[in-house]
Amino acid sequence: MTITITAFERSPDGGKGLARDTRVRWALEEVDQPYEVRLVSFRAMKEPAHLAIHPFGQIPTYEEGDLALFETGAIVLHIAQHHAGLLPGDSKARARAIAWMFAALSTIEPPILELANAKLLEGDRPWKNERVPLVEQRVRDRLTPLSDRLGDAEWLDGAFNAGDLMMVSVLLRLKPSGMLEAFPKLAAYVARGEARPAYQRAFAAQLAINAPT
Ligand code: GTB
Repeated sequence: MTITITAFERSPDGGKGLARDTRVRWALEEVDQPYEVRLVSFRAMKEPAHLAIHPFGQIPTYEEGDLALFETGAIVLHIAQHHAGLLPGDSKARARAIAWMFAALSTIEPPILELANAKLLEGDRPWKNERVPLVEQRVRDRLTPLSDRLGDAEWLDGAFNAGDLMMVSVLLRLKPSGMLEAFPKLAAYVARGEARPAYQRAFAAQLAINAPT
């Protein structure tokens, strides 16, 4: 059955991997599943046809036969549960991998998003100079225990799995801030994720859409 995802017709980052379709593309590449991409404009995202699939009018979405999904956590989990390669066979290791996916999305990603909002969306507000250092500290408060837990291991819990895919995807959003540089173990972890051939293919596919013609 054909898998179709949606992505920005024109990504604000010029296709440098920061939009969330990257993590879905990466998961599909890891499990060797071909997929098609339907590009949507910011206007089309808010129109009924897209809202029927994504109630919040965002990308990415995932369609496969009569299944339509939104939310990258649900999409990556669905891919990992239906194709070998992203979740361990052992049931306890599998549960831990899923716990790391949730940790990435609900513990690590929120302060990282707050930081992006404080710098970009609220960058012209009078409180910016007070707020940004506060949010930066909240990000550090999450990165410190994460780095401690990773230690010198290659991945968070044994072999690379969907938990690492989601965690690396979330940490990548910090790259423009330079904050990862203070966490060399995490910076190396992210670099290992980016070096994976499946990530490289996902990145190249996203960049190709946004490349100037
Ligand atoms: N929780 C949802 C998920 O994980 O699927 C969040 C989805 C989401 O935020 N989608 C964004 C979107 O559609 C695109 S990824 N935004 C349009 C809207 O809400 O109207 C967020 C994003 C976009 C661009 C960059 N960038 O260019 O740097 C980075 C991240």
